[in-house]
Parts: sequence; C-alpha cells; structure tokens
Amino acid sequence: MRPLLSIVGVLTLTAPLALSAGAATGTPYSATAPDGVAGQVSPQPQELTRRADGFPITPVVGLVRGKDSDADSERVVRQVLAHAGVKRVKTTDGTDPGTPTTVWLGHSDPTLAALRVPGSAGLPAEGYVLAAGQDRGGRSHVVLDGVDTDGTYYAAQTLAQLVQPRPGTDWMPGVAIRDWPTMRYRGSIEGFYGTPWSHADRLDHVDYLGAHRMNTYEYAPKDDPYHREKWREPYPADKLAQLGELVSRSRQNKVDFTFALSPGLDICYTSDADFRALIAKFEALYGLGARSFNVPLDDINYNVWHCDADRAKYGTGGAAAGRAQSELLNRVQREWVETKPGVAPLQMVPTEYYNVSETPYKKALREQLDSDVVVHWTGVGVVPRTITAAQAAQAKAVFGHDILIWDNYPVNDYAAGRLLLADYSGREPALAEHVAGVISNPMNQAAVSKVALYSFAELGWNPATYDERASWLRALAERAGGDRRTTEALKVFADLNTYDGTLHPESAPELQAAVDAFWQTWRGGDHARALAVLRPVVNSVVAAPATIRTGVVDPAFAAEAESWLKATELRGRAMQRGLELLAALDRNDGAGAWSSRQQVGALIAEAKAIRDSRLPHSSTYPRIGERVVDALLAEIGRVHDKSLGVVPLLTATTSLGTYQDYVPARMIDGDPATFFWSNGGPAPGDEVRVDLGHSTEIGDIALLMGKTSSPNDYIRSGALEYSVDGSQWTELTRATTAEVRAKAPAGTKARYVRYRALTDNDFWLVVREFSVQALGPGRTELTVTGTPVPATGSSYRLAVDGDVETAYVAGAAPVAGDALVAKLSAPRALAGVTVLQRAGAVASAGVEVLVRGQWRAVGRVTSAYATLNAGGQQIEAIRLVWDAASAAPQVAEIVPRWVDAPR
Ligand code: 14T
Repeated sequence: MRPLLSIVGVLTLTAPLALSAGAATGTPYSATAPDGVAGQVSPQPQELTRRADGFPITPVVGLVRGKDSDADSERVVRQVLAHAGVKRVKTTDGTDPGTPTTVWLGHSDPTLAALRVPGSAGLPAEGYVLAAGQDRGGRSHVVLDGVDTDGTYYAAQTLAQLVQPRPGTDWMPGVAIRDWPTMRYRGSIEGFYGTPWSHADRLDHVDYLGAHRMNTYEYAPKDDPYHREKWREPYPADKLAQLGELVSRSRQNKVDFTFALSPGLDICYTSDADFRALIAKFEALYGLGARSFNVPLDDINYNVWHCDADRAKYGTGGAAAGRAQSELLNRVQREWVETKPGVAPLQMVPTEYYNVSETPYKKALREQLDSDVVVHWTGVGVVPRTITAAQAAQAKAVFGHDILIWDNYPVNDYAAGRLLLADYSGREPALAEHVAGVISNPMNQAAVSKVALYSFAELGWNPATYDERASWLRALAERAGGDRRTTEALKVFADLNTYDGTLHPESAPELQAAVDAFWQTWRGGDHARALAVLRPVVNSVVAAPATIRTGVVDPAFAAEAESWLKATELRGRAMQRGLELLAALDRNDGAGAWSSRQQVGALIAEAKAIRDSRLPHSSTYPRIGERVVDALLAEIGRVHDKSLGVVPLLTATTSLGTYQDYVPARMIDGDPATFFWSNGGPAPGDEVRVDLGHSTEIGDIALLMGKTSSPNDYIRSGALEYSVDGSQWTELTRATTAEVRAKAPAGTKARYVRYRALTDNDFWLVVREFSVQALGPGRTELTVTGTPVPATGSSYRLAVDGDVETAYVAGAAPVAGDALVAKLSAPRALAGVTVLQRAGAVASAGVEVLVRGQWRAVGRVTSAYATLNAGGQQIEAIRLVWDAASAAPQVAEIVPRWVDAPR
C-alpha cells in the first residue's frame, strides 16, 4: 500500500491547457494557466490534498463514461489527453477497460474507494471530486466525479490545469480535490454602452468563462438596438442565427446564456401588446435554447410614463414606478417563466440599482415583486470603490430579494480612452454570505477584459481565499501563457492603464514611484545616478508593447489593445527623449536639449493623434500613464525652461480634480470660450490658483466662472487672496457671484493669486478665465511685429510667449528686408539672447539689437538653437533680419538673458 502523502510546498505547473468548446469546434483556443505561479489551479479549489502517487500519462488511456458524464466533459477530457500526447483512448460506458491509465468520467465509487477518496455525494450543485493516483495494483486512475454534469465538466477543466507537460510523457500529479462554488452566479454581463462585442468576441468569451468555471453570460449590450431602443422589434434572421450559435456555445461551456431585454425607455406597463412583444422576444430566444432571462430597467427615468393609462392606473412617484415594474415582471414570471420548462428564475435590474437607501420605489419592489425574481445591484455607487458584506446585507434587506451584484468593473464606457488593467479590488469576500453572485460588466474590449474576469472567477468560486493582488498577477501570467518576459511586459503595461477614478484612484503607481524617486535623487544633485535609475524603467515602457504583441496567448488581446500599445511606445519614447534632454543640459549641450525637447513634443503629438476604432474610445486618444507621464515631461520642460531663462508667463493650478480634458491651463489661455472643469463640487478650502512665476506688482484681477450650458458651475462663496510666497495669504475680497473682479491696491506685490471656496458646492466648477494683470518692474514685455506675416493660426506673440512649444510660423519665405522685431516695454541691459527655431524649418538671420535708436549686429543664427552674447548693452529692441534665401521661419522662442535677471 502506497503512503498517502500530502506534499508540503508547491507543485510547479508548466503551461497546462485550459480547455473549451472552441477547441472542439475548430477555433484555436490556447488559454494556458501560468507557470510563473506555482501549483495553482484557478479558481482555487475549496479542498486540495497533494498525493505522492502521481504518474506519467501513458500513450493508451481508458475513458469510462459514468452517470454524470456528458459530451462536453468528454470533449474536454479528450482534448486534455490529446494535448498530453495520448495516442489511443479506449472508451467504455462503464466497464473497466483494463488500461494502465484510466479516466473515470462522471462517477466511479469503486475507483474512488481504491484511491481512498470520498465521493461527491452531498456536495453543492456544480461541485466535484477529482482524484488522481495509483491503486494497489499500480494502475493509474483519474476520477472526475461531479455531483452533476456541470460538476463533472468543472472536474475536467481542473484536470486540464493539473496535467504537467514534460518532455517525453506528460505528468499527472497525485491529488485529491473536493470542490464546489461558493456563489451561485459567476460570470459577466455585457451591459456597457458603446461598441458592442463582435460575435467572435462573444464565442471566445463564453469559452473563457467555461474554462474558468464561470456559469453566467448575460446578453445586455446597451447599443444593440434590438436589446433596448427597438426592444419590440424581432431580431433579423442573421442576428438571430448568431444568437443561436452563442446559446449553443454557452451551453457547451456550461454557461447559462441569459437574454436581457430593456423595454424601459418607452414601455407602456399596462399595455397588453407591449407585454406580448416582450414575451415574443423571449420566446424567440427560448426557441434557440436560452433558458435564463433578465428585464433590466436601469438608466431610465421612472417619473416619466409612456402612455396615459399608466399615469391613470399608477399615479406618480417611486412607489408607482415600483408597482408598475413589479406587475410587469410578475406577469412575465408567472405567465411565462413558470410555464416554460427549464427556465431559470427571472432577473431584473432596478432603476435604483446603485444604493441601499430605503425609498418608496424599493419598498414597492420588496413588497410586490415576485419573490423568485433575482435583483441586480451595483453596490453603493454605480462604480463603487468598495463593496462590503454589510452593504450586501443591506441590499438584500432593502430590496427583499436575492441579490446579484452587477459589478461595474472593468467596464470603461464611462472612461473614454482608458483601458482598465488593474486588479479587481475592493470587494469584501464575506459579501458572498449575502448575495447570489457577482458578475462583471466588462470593457468594450472583450479579450483585454480577461485580466479582470480571471479574478471575478476566483472571487465567485472561492471568496475565502481571494487575494486581489495575487489573483491579478496570475491573470497577467495567464494572458502571457506563463512566459515570464511577457508577464513582466504586461505588468508594465497594466501599470500605465490603472486609473479609473473609482476603484483605482492612482494613476500608474509603479511609474509614479520611480518618477518620485528620480526627482528626489536629481534634486539631491546626483543627476547621473538619477538618470541611470530611471532610464531602464522608461526603456521597459518602450519595450513592453513589442513583447506583448508577440507574447500574449490571445491575438485578440494585442489587436484590441493596439491603440494603447502604440501610445505606450510613443509616450515611452517621449520619456526617453526627456531624459536625454536632461542629460544634454547636464553636459551644457543647449542644441541637444532643444532637439530632444522638440522630439518630446512631436512624440506626444503623435500619441495624442491616435484614435481607437471602438466607441466611446474613438472620441479621444488612448490614456497611458495619465498625468504621471505628462507630469514628468512637464517637469523636465520646466527644468529646460529654467536653464534657457524662459519665464512662463503664467501657470494655473487647482486642488480639484479635472474632468476629462478640461485642464487648468484653459483658465489662463486668454480665451473665455475654453474653460477648466472640475470633476466634483468644490469643498471648503478647494481653490483655483494662478502663479505669475515671480513676485511682481499686480493690478486688475478677473475670474470668470460658469458657462451658458452649466451656469451653476461656480464657487458659491469664495475668498480672493494673493501671496508672495504661497504660504502667507492676504484677502483682497469675498464674493458670491459667478464673475469676480477686483483691483489690487497700488503697489501690491504678489506671485500667486487664488480663489478659495468657503462653503460646500454641489455643482462642479467651470473657470473660463482667471486673469491677473502683472505690472511694474521685474518683467519686461516683448512685443513682436515684422515680416513675413504669420501664417493663419499663428501669431507674432508666440515667439515671446514663454512657451517653447508654440511658435511664430511665418506665412511665407522671407524676402530681402524682412525682419522680425521684438520691442521691449522698457530699455534693459541684455547679456545675451537665445533663439529657438523649429528643427523642420530653420531660417538664417542676422541678430541685431537697438541701442539708443541704432541697430547693432550681435551675431547670426543659422541653426535651430543659437545663443548669442549681447555684451550687456542697454537695449530697446531685438530683431532678426532674415536672409532672403531662407526657409519660412518658425521661431519657437526669442529668449533674452537680462543682466539683472534673478538666477
Ligand atoms: F444597470 C446598471 F447596473 C448599470 O450599471 N447601468 C449602466 C451600465 O450599462 C454602464 O455600463 C455602467 C458604467 O458606465 O453604468 C450604468 O450607466 C450609467 C450610469 C450612470 F451613473 C450611465 C450614466 C450614468 F450617469
């Protein structure tokens, strides 16, 4: 007799197969479990004992069909065996085939007894026992004993993850598993707005669900017209055929295809015709084999009726809406669901799906909705940071029905341009005690959503062992087919695609930490070391996309992520150029720094021109390391500006978050048509601020808040204050209006001006302009005129605006006598001048300064970067006298170096 040993430690699995219906139907499907993650079956089994009696899988294997086997589990087992190199499978319907290795599918008490493992009797639905080992006679057995056919199927999927590929003969580790799901519903709801998944996406998705022991796919794409807008209309034949194929494929994966129909936009609850239209649609899907149905009533206004009869019958308010909805659903449940063989309890999504507060609407559902109906709930909030067990218990109590969590992660329809690749976090495992399940509303990108879905599978099956970070790492390893390099590249990429504003309020936490450490070292003075440490981090960003494109198991992942991969490469390269800029400054290479600066700008412009094909992401550019990459490059730009002597005219900041692209810079762009927009209402202490760059005398101040289309977006009560150092503030005035104007008393000196909220605000904040007049010495204004005249869209001012990214672009090539003249607001001693031209269009010119009405030559510019000495003369103007044969000039900046400039 062999000793039954539980091996302490881990068992390393090398890329076993996870199998699916896809492989059987000819679709290549090779999702593989990770090898970097030792010995894990995913989702993690409830009870797993390792045994010492593992065995090689022989070329001939017996397969015995038992009472809980079916074609699907048999298909999976055959794929496992074929993949393990088995040449011949001797199949029987119960008799012992006498093979050296035998797989007992569905049931076998005698074999379990021989392996001394208790059977599956008494396990919850979908549970199974998987035993692998050798009997006293030295014969090898695998028993896949499901409590039902679903359980046997899951035993087969677990088997697929256990077999270890080995050169020569694959290895079956000795193991005894007792396993069952904790949650009844596990899977997904395609419930997002924007471009729905393709048919191929869905087929692949239900394969993924089945391979990860998830049992639910709900079909509810908001932008399938036949699901919501045109819910009454029957599906055209081609769409129906695809749904039929999807229903079959779901069944093969033990996934309950759940058809959802959303009639809420215009249904008349009292209308018999509307009821019949709904049932007809369900009937069509029933005919295809669907046995699970949902009536979502989310994202509608329940205070609006769509027929007079409803108003007359139900009255108004939440209680009326709850009653109307309950009556409709009760009819569907009682007159249809309960009369059709095999149909699962009806599901619904309440209009109030996002909280647990007691309301007349919820009271109506609690008291009137048929008790069999399962109610969806998203947690407290549409995309809540956390869902606790206590909240889940409250939801169950307040809705008075079984709760199915519709978890709005990793859905990205509300986050245009963002791919959500972070961990599935903030869900308290103990919520399983109060809900029937958790399903994911995924991204518009089906294959990329598998990173999160992997963890949904684990939380749903075995919440007790759920570890969000470990699960995420395994998910990435799985996408990488266990390849270490690809896994690392995915980690880098995922870090840059973390921020969602809710579950993950931090953007690119890993890169952020590296950047923080970089500036700390840089400011400490060890520039070489700072660069040497950050460079490989940035290089890994540049390299990740290529590794991912070739390394991920799923070509669809790379295809769907391509816009983001491209953006990652470009932003990574921009960061590389940024570091080169700093290195150039360190070796006093002004020309090199300017060249790098322009390349940074060009790469970022290229990254911002990318548009993905799917809605809503097609409306903007892919966000990558949002704010972190930008902040690094902006700071490098400031270091460069400082070394050039460029004084930014004005910068704007805020303590508030920014909504979409409505960045603070828009409050100081001189254009009242553009605006800053916060992403929340200002609380006391929140502020908007302008920084003049240096302390100077200030005059008129104007703050224009709100806009015609959101007139309430202003600070209801605020204080206008100024400061020299940013810490000591003096109040100028208080206001309660959308437009605030003030004049600083003559002689007031300040560097900062801010407007600070004194009370809470429900509305967000719009600031169209925040202008502060800078007076007096300390700043010399340059006014540019001359020829050639600027091209459309450009202006003279851009040559002296303190922003090297913008340029005076001439409308034509210069002719003899053309010159660009920058006149000083007051004469000042000039040490030198730097002229920055755009590299693509370098013109040559003589540089002259005006001294007491006389132009004097100080040198020539012939390249993109030119820095000249002016000898400290007191000058009135600077001019560039163009060479007639030159290209049309593009002057990014004329940067004077004043003798008396503060350094
Ligand atoms: F039904 C709900 F559970 C639900 O979440 N409905 C939608 C859903 O289709 C969408 O994908 C999700 C994420 O954007 O949020 C819900 O839609 C909203 C929610 C809002 F708060 C749409 C607009 C909102 F302002």
